[in-house]
Amino acid sequence: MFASKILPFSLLISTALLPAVSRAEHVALPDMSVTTTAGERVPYALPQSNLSTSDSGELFKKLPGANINQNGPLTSIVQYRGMYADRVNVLVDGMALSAAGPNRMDSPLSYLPATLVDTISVYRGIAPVSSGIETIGGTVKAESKEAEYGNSEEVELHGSLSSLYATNGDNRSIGAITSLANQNHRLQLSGSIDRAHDQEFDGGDILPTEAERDTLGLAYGFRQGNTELDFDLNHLNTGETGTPALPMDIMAIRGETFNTGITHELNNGGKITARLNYQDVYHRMDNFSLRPRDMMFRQNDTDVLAKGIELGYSQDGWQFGFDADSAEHNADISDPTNAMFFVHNFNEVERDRLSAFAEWSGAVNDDWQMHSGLRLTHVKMDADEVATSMGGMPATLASNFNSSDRSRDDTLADIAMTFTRSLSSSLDLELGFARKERAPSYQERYLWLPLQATSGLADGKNYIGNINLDPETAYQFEVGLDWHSPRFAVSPRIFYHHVNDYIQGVAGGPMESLVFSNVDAKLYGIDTNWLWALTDHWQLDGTVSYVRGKRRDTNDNLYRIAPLTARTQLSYIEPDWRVGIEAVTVAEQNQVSSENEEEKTSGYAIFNLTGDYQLSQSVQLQGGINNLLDRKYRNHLGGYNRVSGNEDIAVGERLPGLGRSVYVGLNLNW
Ligand SMILES: [Cu+2]
Repeated sequence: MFASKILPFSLLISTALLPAVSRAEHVALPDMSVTTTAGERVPYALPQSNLSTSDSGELFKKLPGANINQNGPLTSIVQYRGMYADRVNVLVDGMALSAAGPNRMDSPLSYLPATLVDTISVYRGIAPVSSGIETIGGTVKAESKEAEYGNSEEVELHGSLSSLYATNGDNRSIGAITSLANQNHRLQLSGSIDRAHDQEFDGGDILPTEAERDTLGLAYGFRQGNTELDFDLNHLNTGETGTPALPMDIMAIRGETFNTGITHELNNGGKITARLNYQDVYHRMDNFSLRPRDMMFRQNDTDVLAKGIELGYSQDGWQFGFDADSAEHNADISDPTNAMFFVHNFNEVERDRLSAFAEWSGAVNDDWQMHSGLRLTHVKMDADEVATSMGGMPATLASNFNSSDRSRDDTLADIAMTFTRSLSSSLDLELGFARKERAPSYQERYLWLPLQATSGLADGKNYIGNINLDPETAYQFEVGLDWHSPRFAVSPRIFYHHVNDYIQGVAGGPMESLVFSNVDAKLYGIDTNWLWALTDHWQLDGTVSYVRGKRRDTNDNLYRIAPLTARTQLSYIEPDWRVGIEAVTVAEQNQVSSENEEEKTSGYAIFNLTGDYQLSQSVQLQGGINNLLDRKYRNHLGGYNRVSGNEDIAVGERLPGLGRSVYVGLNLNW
């Protein structure tokens, strides 16, 4: 994140222009399949950026089309072009993580603290089928810092450290990796600590938003000749952390992720890969430890056990893959003051996927490059019987659920095609078409008692699942331009998604709940990133993201859709230091969902100051002020306050965004 700061200015510019430049180079080369990894498109990577919080979601928001549904300080749920949660395939170090929490308190990005992030990137627009199973809303990749192999047999010690202090919430974060490596081996130890108190806004405190998270990682890699092996083990321990937009707070998220893989390059140019991954995470949340209790004592103990395997072969522009994974979820609600009370919220819920794909990229003729793929997936889901100590309607719902046939099989077919051509030396055109599918989530299918276990919707509604849901099918169209001159670049994309059987809560469930139902929807919009080098030292850059989400079967809008957002930054850049001012301008959101009784939000602008200074090759200082004017605003994706007893924010009021925060960071590498 800071290493590139020592580059001269001209290189800085070209790093920022990476997507346009790299695509342009690919397009210009006649033998594309030889010079790039077959079937691999370069995802649009995050421009370098200061760390101002411990939450990786803050970094993701800087990408075009990207936003975050924020349910708590560490609970960032990725939104890309209006789709979020189960619809977006978020890969952390290549792994599609399952959530232990039925409300995604452990969202994938929460497994990777900002101090350990190397890059966060998104496949702009239509994600290639090779990027994952169920990519209806795209694929986002978050990669942690990783040691590199050395150049000789001599073993070298290297490492890096990122640290951060921010005044708002008294946020203290540190993350470090250290490694021993030579040309054949690399052994790496990593760790991070995040601590924060409650966050503030101009008008009071946002309660509870304290946060506590530790990670520890051990990785080993071995390469010799044409073969490389790697092992990566990570431990996550999130402690008491508030989620004011949800009915409970995090008490613990504790567990391990493990992944290992081998790649082997054959003499014929082919490449074989095999990967295994494993996730075992326990989670506890409650409604009384971090917030005043205004109902019964409730505690929910949940866990997930997930396993996956990936096999791949690539050669001459072709890529073939076979993927299989399975996740098993449990959740048990209890009352620590009443041992008799229980609800089996989810009991041995299984979601297993078997999937295979083929993808090809290359030149169709002298002008057009094509990248296309087909993926077929079988999703098998089942749930065990449930029970509750409650009588009445809950008991009836449990017995109905138990007597129903709960096993379901869905077959999904994904097709993705993108075509690119250069119109001139500085202008490229991209066209994309896709059909993408997603099977229902386990909550959408098996939530048998009206509850708010909704993968983090945070609309305050009780939902009931629907075993008979059909998969969502999206038809996606995209037109994009990449215009890049030595001093100016802009890459707008216009998109339209026609979604059949979109899964949405609809009124009419028992106990006044919403029933997960198949409806019809469409999402369309435009997003772009742009950069303008005004002089050798002054640079303007930014993103603009617009999406509109509507039902097609009724007049309603889709819920929790990001408002029109622009980020604009003016920077002054010297080889070893840089200062900038960023304006984040957000329009009002009037297009809200009446089905979810969603409230409108007004527009606002906040200004952030950033600066960094490279003291030496190995020491960098960062600092800045976020929300310089301490503007009070409400983030449309921030949810509503669910916590009573806070005289600064009423229950049901949309949560305010963060007030002014002054931060400093020290980065080292060795
Ligand atoms: Cu939870």
